[in-house]
Amino acid sequence: MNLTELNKIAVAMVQPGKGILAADESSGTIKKRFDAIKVECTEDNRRDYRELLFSATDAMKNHISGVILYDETIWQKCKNGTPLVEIIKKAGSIPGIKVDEGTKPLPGCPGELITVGLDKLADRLPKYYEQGARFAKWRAVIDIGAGIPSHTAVHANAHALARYAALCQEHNLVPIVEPEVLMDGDHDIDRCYQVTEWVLKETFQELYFNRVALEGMILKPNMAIPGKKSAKKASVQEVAEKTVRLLKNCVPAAVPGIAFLSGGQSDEEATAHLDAMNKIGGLPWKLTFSYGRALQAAPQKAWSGKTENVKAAQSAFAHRARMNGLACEGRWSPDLEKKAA
Ligand code: 5MM
Repeated sequence: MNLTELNKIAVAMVQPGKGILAADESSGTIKKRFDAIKVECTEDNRRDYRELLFSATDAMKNHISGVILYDETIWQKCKNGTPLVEIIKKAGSIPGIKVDEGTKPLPGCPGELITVGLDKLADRLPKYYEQGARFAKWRAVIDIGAGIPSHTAVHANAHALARYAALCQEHNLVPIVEPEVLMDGDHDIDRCYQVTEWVLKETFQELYFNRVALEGMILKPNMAIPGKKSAKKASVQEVAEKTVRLLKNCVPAAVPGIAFLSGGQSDEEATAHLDAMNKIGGLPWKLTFSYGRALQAAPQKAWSGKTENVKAAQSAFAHRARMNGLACEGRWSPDLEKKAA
């Protein structure tokens, strides 16, 4: 492991004004996104869509520090034969790769999931490095409901995250550690806080036991936020204050940066929350975005599978990337959204 190099990459991933584009939807997830815009989910359409995003020069050069790719995409070429990885690098952005293989039911724990993909991971990582990836991602999914999460699910997922992270560092890839507490339920913000605190404490304990160097990783957590079906809403300020307090209680200062997932928040909510946290300031780590839906919903809608819409889709992507870039530095305001509209 070359910790100096890992730290250099991790720091570049969370550099001021920039964040990560999560474009690593697995085949099933991208099909759902394409179904919503009535686009057939073929290999060529997936390639065309991702080529559109990665060749949006303004967005990529100014606001996207890294792109998380799915296995299919890292081997794909643009229409003109240039590897997609090369257009990402040409824009000054770092290619990364999702290496988990999705989730399976966790035995003995009804309704709970375990992320799989550790078998043969050590054989797959050098191939991704060779292809240009400099960081990786593994997502654990924790649901909140009656009687869940269980200690079994929290512990097993934290352990798998730590095993993955240690293997990545061994192969000189910066691990993005993503323990996602879902916002699907009717729980309030305090229950989300409590479960996320438990999950993060367990995760950092396992990272320690598995000898992961914190200087060479990035954390990708959810925010402290009420479930989508909660009757108790929370203001932007409450989400920001509670998330910052939660992270300060759980994430060691040696971690260079925290890049949030959007988790089903609206585009503008995800930006507003990130901005409000950075406005609080005085934080030991960089706070940025690693959004999937909150960066891509607008360009997907604008594109709708039509070549003549490529420019409009790239502008929609550039706008969201710029808004989130400003939020990374606490310089966003709702007026900027209205002006653009
Ligand atoms: C882009 O979606 C990623 C892959 O999801 P699947 O494995 O389920 O297809 C996902 O891990 C994503 O990186 C995070 O959930 C963040 O995305 P959001 O949309 O929550 O910002």
